[in-house]
Amino acid sequence: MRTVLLSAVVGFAALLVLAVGAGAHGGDPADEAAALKASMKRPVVVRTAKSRVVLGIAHVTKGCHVWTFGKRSAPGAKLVVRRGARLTVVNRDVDRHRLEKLSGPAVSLGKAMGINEKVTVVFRKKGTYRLKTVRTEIEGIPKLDTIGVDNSLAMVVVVR
Ligand SMILES: [Cu+2]
Repeated sequence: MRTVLLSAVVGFAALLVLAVGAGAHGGDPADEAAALKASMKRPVVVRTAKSRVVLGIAHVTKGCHVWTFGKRSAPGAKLVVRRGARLTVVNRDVDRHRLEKLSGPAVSLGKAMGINEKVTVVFRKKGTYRLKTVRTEIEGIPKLDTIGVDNSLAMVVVVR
């Protein structure tokens, strides 16, 4: 009887571990370069002569996170702005995100953003900047269920 109970407890614990594991993040894509390219297929496009642009990172069930601009959202963002434009990114995801440059002129991208933190980037040079975010999980934040592989957030900024 005791053995049966013990094995039932162990079995339940194993199930729990499996359930938690399955319910966590979808995980990063195997081929990040391909994922970043896919993210830019249907990006949120922001074309503006304004000197300030605010983009958000939101948590979503499918793919974990997306860029947001007003009511529009996608894993890719394309900005066409004037030289000297300031981009503020507000992180409303449950992960930490840090902007990283893949190519383009020199630019200061700021530090990693925790939840509800933001960075402001000034694009001082003309050219095309290709950026992504590097995501890290924040300890102590309960895992939210997501569907599919996590999106790779990509951004192209064209400065004229
Ligand atoms: Cu996320």
